[in-house]
This record gives sequence, structure tokens and C-alpha cells, in this order.
Amino acid sequence: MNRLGNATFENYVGLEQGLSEMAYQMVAHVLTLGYAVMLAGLFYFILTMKTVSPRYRISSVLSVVVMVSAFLLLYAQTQNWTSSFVFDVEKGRYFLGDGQDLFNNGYRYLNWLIDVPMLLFQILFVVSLTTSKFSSIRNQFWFSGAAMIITGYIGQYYEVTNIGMFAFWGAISTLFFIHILILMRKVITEGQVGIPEQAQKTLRSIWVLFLIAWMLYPGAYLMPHLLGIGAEGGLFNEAGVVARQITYTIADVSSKVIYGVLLTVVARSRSLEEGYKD
Ligand code: RET
Repeated sequence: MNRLGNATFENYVGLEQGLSEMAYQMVAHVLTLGYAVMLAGLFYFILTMKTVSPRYRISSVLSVVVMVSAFLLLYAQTQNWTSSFVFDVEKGRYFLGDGQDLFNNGYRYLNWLIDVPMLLFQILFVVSLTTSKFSSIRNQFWFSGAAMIITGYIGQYYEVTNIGMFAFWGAISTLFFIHILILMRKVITEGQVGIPEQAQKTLRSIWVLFLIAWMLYPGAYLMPHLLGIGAEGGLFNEAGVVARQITYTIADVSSKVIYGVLLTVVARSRSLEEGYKD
């Protein structure tokens, strides 16, 4: 078993029982859907930029940065998937290909290193803080965002071989995540003061969306263990492989695209109230 070293569990499934046609294709499709949505989002944020007054436009610019980097990463992740597993005609299933790259979700983690600070930074251009200092919140967002991802990136290498290390790095990462949630809650609470009723409502939806979408990422980290308990093949079952990629795609579309769209809606409402005409 250990000849795969620190490879993630997807590879172990591909080495032992192989992936069924349905599991393999569902992952390929959901990854493709992911990068297609990012490209569509890119056009949305460019085309709607002028519907908000200039002071809010940085939010759209940051969404554009997020769309471009997510598009490229998800494209690379899809290529990584299709090149890692090869169809075996004899057995009628997909197995790890000889001489190919192994599959790893690490592309995502490194993409988050760009996207997480951008997404957190972005909201600060749409809301006005009442008591907190912009620079202090920004620095804490960046610090904890990067620390959360780097520690999680290390942890994910151990999901099969060393559960202790996997749990340890996951726990450290979670501490930074909690810090981010506390900061975001503060930003959204302060941001509601003195803005139109409709925009306040949208900000409250942003909080709910944020909470749910961001929690899906640690869910995906734990996925093989969540779905592995009592399942056939234990940790190494293809349901976990498919569930992880679907979870990531839902999380990506929500935390990057829908979040960006809702921020544009708040910015538009504030712009109109301030007398902006397009
Ligand atoms: C990890 C490791 C396990 C513990 C926790 C994690 C949290 C990850 C999060 C990622 C968010 C990513 C986003 C990307 C958008 O582009 C690193 C999986 C808590 C919250 C929003």
C-alpha cells in the first residue's frame, strides 16, 4: 500500500479497485463545469463594473482576479484528473496510469492562497466600517487566510498515511478559520449601519452564504474519512472521490461567483442611493 507514499486517497482508489465509468466521468464533468463558470463569471464582473460608482469598482476588479486564477487552476486540475487515470479495457474501470502524474488537490490549495485574501479584502471596499480600522482588519484577514491554507496544504498530504498529522494540521488550520469567521461577522455587522434596507438584507445573505460555502472546504478535506466509515473499501471508496470534487465545485461557485455577484448588488444599491447615474 505504501508504495504511493503521501499520495491522496483518490490515487489509492485508482490503484486498488479502480474507478467506475460513472465516478470517473462525474468528476471530469464537475471539474469542467467549475472552470466554465469561472469564465462566465469573468465576463459578468467585467461587464457590470460600470454599474457601480468608481469607489466600489475595486470589488469587481478583485472578482476578475479571482475568476482568472480560479479558471486557470480548475483547468489544470481537470487536466491532472484526466491524465492520472487510464481506462482499462479488460477490467472496464479506470486505474492509475503507468508513468503518469498522480492526482493531487494541491493546485486548489495554492490557488486559494491568492483567492482567499482577495475575497476577504473585497468586501472591505463595499462596506464602510464604523469602529474597526480598515488596515487592521485587512492585515488580520491576510495573515489568517494564508496561515489557514498553508497549514491545511501540509495536512492534506497525510490523509492516508498519517492520521495524527492530518488531524494536527487540520486543527491548526481550523483555529485560523475561526478567526476569519469572527472578523467577517464583525465586518458584516458594522457594514449594515446607515445603508439602504435592501442592501442590509443582501449583506445578511452574504453572511449566511459565506458561512455555508466556506465550511464546505473543511468538509471536503475530511471527505474520505466522512464517507469511508463503514463503507465498502473503507477509506478507499469512489463515493468519497466524487463527493469531494462536487463539494469543491459547489463551494467554489458559491464563495467566488455568487459572493461576488451579491457584493455587486450591495455596491449598486449604495451607488444609486449616493446619486450615481450610469
Ligand atoms: C482546510 C484544512 C482543514 C481545516 C480548514 C480548512 C479551510 C479551508 C477554507 C478554504 C476556503 C477557500 C476558499 C477558496 C476560494 O477561492 C484548509 C481545508 C478549516 C475555509 C474560499
